[in-house]
Amino acid sequence: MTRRGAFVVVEGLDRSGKTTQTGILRQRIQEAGKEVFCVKFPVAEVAVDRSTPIGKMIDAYLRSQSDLDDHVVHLLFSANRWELALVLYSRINHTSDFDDRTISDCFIAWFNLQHALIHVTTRLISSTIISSLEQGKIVLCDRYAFSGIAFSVAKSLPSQSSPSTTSQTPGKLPPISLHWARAPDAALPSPDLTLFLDVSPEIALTRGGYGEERYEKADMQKRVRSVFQEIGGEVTADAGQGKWIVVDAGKEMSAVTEEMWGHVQTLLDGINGSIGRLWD
Ligand code: FDM
Repeated sequence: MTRRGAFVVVEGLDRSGKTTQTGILRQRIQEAGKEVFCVKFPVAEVAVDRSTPIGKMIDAYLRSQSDLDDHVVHLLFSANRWELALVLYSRINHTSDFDDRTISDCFIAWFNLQHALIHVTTRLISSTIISSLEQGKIVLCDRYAFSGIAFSVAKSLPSQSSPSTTSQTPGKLPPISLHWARAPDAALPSPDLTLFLDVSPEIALTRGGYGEERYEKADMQKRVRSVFQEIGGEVTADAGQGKWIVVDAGKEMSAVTEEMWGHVQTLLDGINGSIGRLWD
């Protein structure tokens, strides 16, 4: 059996240097003569000529231009991952059975009817991530389902500055549990390696641009960090979910790069086993 490419995810708190480090890794992988396919979630644009309907909704929410229930936001982020799988699948295969209209209709149906998910799941089997891995490419992903869980669950945790309150939208909906948050991403390809860039909210606060978006508040980031730690523990305990490595992103940028590169280098020659699935 030919070796497949490795699926590497970079996760982290806001301002942990994730996007910069992912860019450097991409360059290093290419310099090492390997093909790399990069993805960033949330995806506002899947291709230069088109922005996705769901990507736009997320963008408006993050910029506080709209308010949505926390559960809805969580599902939008997950839909954004499914959206990429489906749109790129149809492009790569030049299938004519999807156009912009049917793609949006498909996701509206998914929100309304649970069983629509099954169709999307079937499509995913030939998704971009999987086909890239099968072609031996390294897939490098800036945020993935772990961010989805960490940020959504963190919103339901009590605030550390005023423990009796959460940032949950007022109303009767239950808080978002880890169990609930995992469900929409079940069966997506699972990474072989997740590099979690850990930085204290205090250090993040000193970094440029911090505070511009909705979640960039020290209290929220502390809660996100604690959920990420819990997820890391779960991933580590489950052999089928790949490796979870905590990288101290508070140190010198080049030292962070070298540590990350050390882990990625071990995967450049590919992997023998089949591609795992999240939460299987
Ligand atoms: N985010 C990101 C979520 O809340 N859920 C998700 O599923 C994903 C992928 O979006 F605050 C949040 C995390 C972050 C915000 O991400 C924008 P970037 O990486 O800073 O663009």
